[in-house]
Amino acid sequence: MREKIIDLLKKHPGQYVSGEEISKLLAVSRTAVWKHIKVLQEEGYEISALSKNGYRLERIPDKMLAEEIKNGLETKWLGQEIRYFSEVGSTNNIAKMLGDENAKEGLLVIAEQQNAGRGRLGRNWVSPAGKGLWFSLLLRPKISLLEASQLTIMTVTAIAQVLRNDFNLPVGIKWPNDLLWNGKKVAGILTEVKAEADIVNYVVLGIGINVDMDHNSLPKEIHQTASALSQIKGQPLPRIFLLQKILKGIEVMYEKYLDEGFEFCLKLWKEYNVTLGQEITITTWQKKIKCFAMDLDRMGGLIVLLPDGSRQTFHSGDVTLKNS
Ligand code: BT5
Repeated sequence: MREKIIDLLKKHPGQYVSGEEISKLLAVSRTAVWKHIKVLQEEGYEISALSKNGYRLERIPDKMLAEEIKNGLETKWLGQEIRYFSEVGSTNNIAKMLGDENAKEGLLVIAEQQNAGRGRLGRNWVSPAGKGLWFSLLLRPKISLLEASQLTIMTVTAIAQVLRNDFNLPVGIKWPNDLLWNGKKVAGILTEVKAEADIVNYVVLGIGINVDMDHNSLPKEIHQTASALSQIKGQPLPRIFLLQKILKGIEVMYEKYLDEGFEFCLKLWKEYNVTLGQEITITTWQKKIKCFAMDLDRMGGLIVLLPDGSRQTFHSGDVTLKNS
């Protein structure tokens, strides 16, 4: 209902719409309209209310509010159910909790700011308020545990495709989960899986994209190693429109992945990647190895050529590119 009220007010820019008219058009009581308006105001919408004239929308907040995300979202099911938080520990934790409570596939958990954002292996993900897209998606694919890592490749490829094709942002993929520009990280993905035996119960795709940070506003910890989409573009980008396009891109690619398999994701990943054909250092729990990145295997593992001429495939690890 709140979406519909905002929609109606947006259709009358600069004008008051009476409570009576809203209640008639949307078939709810005037009291209900007033209550919804109050919630919208609490969310940050500036709405003037005059007892004689009704309600007028003055300003839409620059926040990732559910009403704004859904308005213009072209997905069938991904992100159609939204949980928005102004501040949260980690959106992945909330999505996992809701996954355990049987939330439906497609749920989007999004926050303006995370105060305990997580990377892989317990690392920190810096997520300052209003500066990026910090969100998690709940999926329930019928795949085996082994196949779940393919979803990281699928997701990073879908995001790269949207950024490159729809926004003309020439990002490249570094294996397995980073989007880079000029050797600096602009986005990362943390895939978490709940499985029983070998069957996946749910997958949470945690996605962090630095959108609006100029070089000076980059937090100290990542000042040298990170960048943001606004730096590539040289101007701010509309976060909501970006998110809507990314959700659509992921939905399309995920459905294709389920229908046709992983092969086409691999092909696209290879087209967008900046890892293969390079001398790299791969760091795992046990060791740090200088090698040459050759190819991806059928599961998305990285095949490398070692200095002694042998080949090895890695399914996890951190890659440092020689030239970054
Ligand atoms: C990742 O981990 O790249 C996965 C990041 C996933 C973040 C999303 S945000 C929504 C959801 N909720 C969460 O709690 N997490 C997900 P990894 O490859 O381990 O990279 C982590 C490393 O990247 C850190 O050790 C820093 O060096 C660096 N880093 C931290 N914050 C960054 C940022 N905002 N931009 C670029 N680099 C960053």
